[in-house]
Amino acid sequence: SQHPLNNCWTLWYLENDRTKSWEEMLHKVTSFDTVEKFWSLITHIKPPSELKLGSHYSLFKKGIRPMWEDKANVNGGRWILNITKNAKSALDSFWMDAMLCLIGEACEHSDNLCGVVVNIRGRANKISIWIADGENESLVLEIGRILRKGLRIENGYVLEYQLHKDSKDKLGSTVKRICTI
Ligand code: M7G
Repeated sequence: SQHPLNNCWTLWYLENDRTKSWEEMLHKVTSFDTVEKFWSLITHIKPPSELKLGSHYSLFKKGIRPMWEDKANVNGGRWILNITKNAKSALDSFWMDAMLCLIGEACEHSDNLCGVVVNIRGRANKISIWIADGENESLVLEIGRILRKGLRIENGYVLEYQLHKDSKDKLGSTVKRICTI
């Protein structure tokens, strides 16, 4: 018999393709609701360090689309961890730990965590944890501290917080930074 998770989760994959819109590039890979199905999925897909530039994985609770427009994310925000391009094993291990933290729902406020994204970028790669109640300042800060501890994020790394509505309305390439810890 398998070990059930508290929630069912969906893995999404985005592959960069200039002929398509952002939404068209986004694909559902699969959903799982047990520990065993999670591990079998993980052994079959590439780790983020082997993905192409411009692609990403998202792992979200089933029923929440990994986009600002979903009703679970409209008032939300994200804690972002930037990881330098050369730190490949750090990228893969932070991604694994973030997934385990989410699906294990061992940390406080897991009801408020919608999902996690890993982006492969030209300059720095990044891992973002998406929060539903993104404008609740004290909650957001508490979650930031929980993530820093739970993912054992060393002091050299900055965690930066952004609201999705600011990402959506951004002019040029800079998004308002609400805070960093
Ligand atoms: P990103 O993938 O969040 O990377 O956004 P970034 O943080 O390095 O900018 C890159 C671009 O993808 C955005 O400027 C949008 O054009 C598009 N995009 C990203 N997200 C998360 C969304 C989304 O949730 N909805 C829509 N419609 N577009 C998005």
